[in-house]
Amino acid sequence: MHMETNDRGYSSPTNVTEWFEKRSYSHEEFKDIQKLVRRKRETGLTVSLVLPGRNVADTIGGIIGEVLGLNEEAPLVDQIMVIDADSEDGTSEVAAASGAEVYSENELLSHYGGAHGKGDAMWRSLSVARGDLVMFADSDTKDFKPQFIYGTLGPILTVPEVRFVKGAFRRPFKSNESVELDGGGRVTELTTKPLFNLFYPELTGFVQPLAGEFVADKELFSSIPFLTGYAVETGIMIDVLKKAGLNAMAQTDLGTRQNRHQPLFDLGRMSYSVLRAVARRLRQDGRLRQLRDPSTPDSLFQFSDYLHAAATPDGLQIREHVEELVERPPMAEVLAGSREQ
Ligand SMILES: Nc1nc2c(ncn2[C@@H]2O[C@H](COP(=O)(O)OP(=O)(O)O)[C@@H](O)[C@H]2O)c(=O)[nH]1
Ligand SMILES: [Mg+2]
Repeated sequence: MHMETNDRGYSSPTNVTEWFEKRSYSHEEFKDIQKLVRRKRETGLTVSLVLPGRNVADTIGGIIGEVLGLNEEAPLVDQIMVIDADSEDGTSEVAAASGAEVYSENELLSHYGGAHGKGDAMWRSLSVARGDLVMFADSDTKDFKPQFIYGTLGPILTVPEVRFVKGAFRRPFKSNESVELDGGGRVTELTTKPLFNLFYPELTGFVQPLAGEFVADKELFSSIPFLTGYAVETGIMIDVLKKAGLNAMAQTDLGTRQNRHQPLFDLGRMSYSVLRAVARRLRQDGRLRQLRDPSTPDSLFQFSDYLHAAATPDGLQIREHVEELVERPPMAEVLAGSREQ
């Protein structure tokens, strides 16, 4: 597979699989947290952790506890912030009692009016984040582990070219008694990955492009726009790619992550947010008329495979699947033609 340098003004890799090999890490590579803290001290960088939360009273305390526990061993996080959606379940009280700085998303930059969902909460957090690096993490995770923190911070602290790190993980799907090990992450699999394959193939090496666990330097986050709601991660992936280039992006296998499952209807709305984010960027880039159709000779990109990155028991893997889309002519024309012969 070869990817041409495109004319959209940002660097693209000659090969996604090459990037995948070079920029995919595992949390285990960073488990020597003392070494990581020494590295952090050498660089002089400070870290803010931002936890956006809506009705997460049942999980937020445990997450903050894990981070503080990690900090006792190895002070990796300098500021722990919860950006609360004025939750009614006591999220802010639990978060404050657990030792985090708590902000109401509606009170930060309140002249912008009430906050618009997750993306807006994340954007507003940048106005109070003090760290040189800003890490986001979802706060509805039941099995939050310290490796989520040091695994995500690992590459940005140790690899000079890396400015952005995305978490990767397996997403089990639990329903009643049964567990499907990779059945979770349905919006990612059904909307984001197909869209990226079609429009942003540079991003197809990411196992969990919508993961809420990711870090970048604050300068980078402050230099890009944020889309609100659930469009935020999609927009950040595209905009960081444009701003910093794929070579500055990395991912870390964080293990397995159990996320709260959403009803199908809500997943549909999330998918729509992702689609709208992609459509808006395509329109802004003047590319809506430039759809990549791999089966035509004049297509923008020459490869025609579906690239699929996944977390497996043997680590992160990327595979190509040949996707042929053949177009048959209307049957009336075919039958008329055969009658003419
Ligand atoms: N502050 C804030 N946090 C939110 C909002 N919506 C979602 N979150 C949090 O963002 C994280 C991810 O959201 P979630 O609904 O679980 O999305 P999913 O994990 O992608 O299905 C969770 O920790 C949510 O509590 C919001 O409107 N405001
Ligand atoms: Mg969730």
